Amino acid sequence: MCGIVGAIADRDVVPVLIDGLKRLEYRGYDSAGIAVIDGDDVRRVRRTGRVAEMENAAAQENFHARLGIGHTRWATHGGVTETNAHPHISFGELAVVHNGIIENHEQQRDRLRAEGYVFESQTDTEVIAHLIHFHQKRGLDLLAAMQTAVRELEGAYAIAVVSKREPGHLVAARMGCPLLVGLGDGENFVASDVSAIVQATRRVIFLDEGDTADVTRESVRIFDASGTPIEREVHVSDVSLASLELGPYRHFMQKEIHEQPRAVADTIEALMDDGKFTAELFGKDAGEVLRDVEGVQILACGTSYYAGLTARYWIEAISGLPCTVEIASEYRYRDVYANPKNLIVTISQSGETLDTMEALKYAKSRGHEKTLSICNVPESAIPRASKLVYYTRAGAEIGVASTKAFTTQLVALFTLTCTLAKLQGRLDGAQELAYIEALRQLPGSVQHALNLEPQIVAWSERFAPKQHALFLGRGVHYPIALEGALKLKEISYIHAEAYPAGELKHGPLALVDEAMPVVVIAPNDALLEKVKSNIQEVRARGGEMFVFTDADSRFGESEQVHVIRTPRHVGVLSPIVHAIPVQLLAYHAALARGTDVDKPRNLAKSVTVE
Ligand code: HGA
Repeated sequence: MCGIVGAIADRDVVPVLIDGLKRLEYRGYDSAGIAVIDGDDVRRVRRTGRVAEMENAAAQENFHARLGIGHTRWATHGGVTETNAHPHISFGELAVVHNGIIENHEQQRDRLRAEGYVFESQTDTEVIAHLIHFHQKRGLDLLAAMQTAVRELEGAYAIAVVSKREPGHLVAARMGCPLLVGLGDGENFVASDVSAIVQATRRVIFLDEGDTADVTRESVRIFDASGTPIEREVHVSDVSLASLELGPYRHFMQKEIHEQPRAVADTIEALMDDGKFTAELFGKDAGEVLRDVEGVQILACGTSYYAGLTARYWIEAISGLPCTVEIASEYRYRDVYANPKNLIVTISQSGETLDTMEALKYAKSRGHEKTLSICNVPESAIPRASKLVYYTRAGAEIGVASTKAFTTQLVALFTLTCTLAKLQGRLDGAQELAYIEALRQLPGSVQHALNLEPQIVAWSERFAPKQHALFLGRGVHYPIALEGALKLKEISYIHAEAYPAGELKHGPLALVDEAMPVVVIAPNDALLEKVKSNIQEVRARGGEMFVFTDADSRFGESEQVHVIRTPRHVGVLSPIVHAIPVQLLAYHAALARGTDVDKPRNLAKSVTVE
């Protein structure tokens, strides 16, 4: 979603801002802008559309400065127009960029109107600019004006502010949306995501909830929510530049699909070093937390939710613990049943997903202390708010449609399952060794699935002209059907629905005709014969089927039934292997339709608003 970058330096910061915004493009946005303090002027350039268009305009208008802020906007309040794009300026004096939503913007707007402020945009953000200006006008310096203003705001924000009255300062505040300060040499930065400034520095301070920061060229001062100066730890980011670049690939999604053997291997590295499932994989005190768990409650959104649904089959079967999985935005507004002995597991690629974060806070408020997060971004908000964490090591995921984050989340969830099973006394030594060996083989099996790509390309051409598609799976592969349908919707805009295959005759069969392709995930597991019967039901109604199965499943092909086989059935980890072909199908169908694969319309990468 929206991205922020700001810089104060003894060199032209405009290229830093533009480069930073380009690195934030992957998050999804609809407009972009920068504002700089240039002598006695606040200069601003904004454009709807791509950062490159805004960059051209900035070049034409000869933008150069030593202090500035930039923003990529994903509209929540007010349409996608240049006037609504950030930065927002108050009285030609100060400029603000903002991620998040100000919930009391209407009250503040009325109050500021009464003070003579005129609003140009429909955004909630403009309120922040005027409010800070209002306090500045009353004699406060920029930092104090911002600190006073944010105390009057309700909602979520990360903001960065510059003012021509104080050209030596860049101030920032964070509540509910991520923000960090980057430490350079005689220059400093702020950003919503480390990737925005990694060209300039890797030394970063993550702001905490309620923090404010006063950043000059030579110093960084941080204040906690009560306004007390505070030292925050300096981290050295290990985000690799290669992971932020496309290399030989056409799209980040394609690159990330192909990175999965490596991502899976990296995610299990610590486990492989140990050769056994230990609670310590989840944190120092994990043994204490996990020992007497009575059940598991998984909270997540989107693809992470489907990872959770898959894990439920494993957790109940292998560890014997009851497991429920709920969409975070539903859980957070429900009067929930809370057993404090249950383990709350949140799953989020970015660690910033607002609904998941709020669901976690809500669970804690209901007495849950056993909290575990599965996350791909170190030091992000959700793991920091959780007692235990398992970091997937997928590397930066740039494509909006999640791929390698999903498969590595599954690996993490399987590791959790086995660890819980062991603590429950339900995993004997032989079985533990067998599961470890299955995980060791997994990167190779994922690579075999990737080798199916040429066959999937051939299918995708038949798929591309379709308007609708049905995905079917059973048991632990049903969530893979859900994920396949989601991937196809997200990037090809083909409407797709997923059903448990046994549910077909209870409704969706009515949709089946020659125009409706039916994708079936049918590995050679205990439910294969049941799935075959379901396929007959489709066949009898003239439907065209695209079946993903394994080499040894004895599936008959025909005019109507197309089959692609993975080299062998990999047992309990089969859903991870079968996730690959459905990702490839969505990718190639989207390619054939000519959609913007990495930046699908209306979607954003880290969903940091409600
Ligand atoms: N509410 C602001 C910022 C939106 C945002 O953070 N999106 O991710 C606006 O609509 O401009």
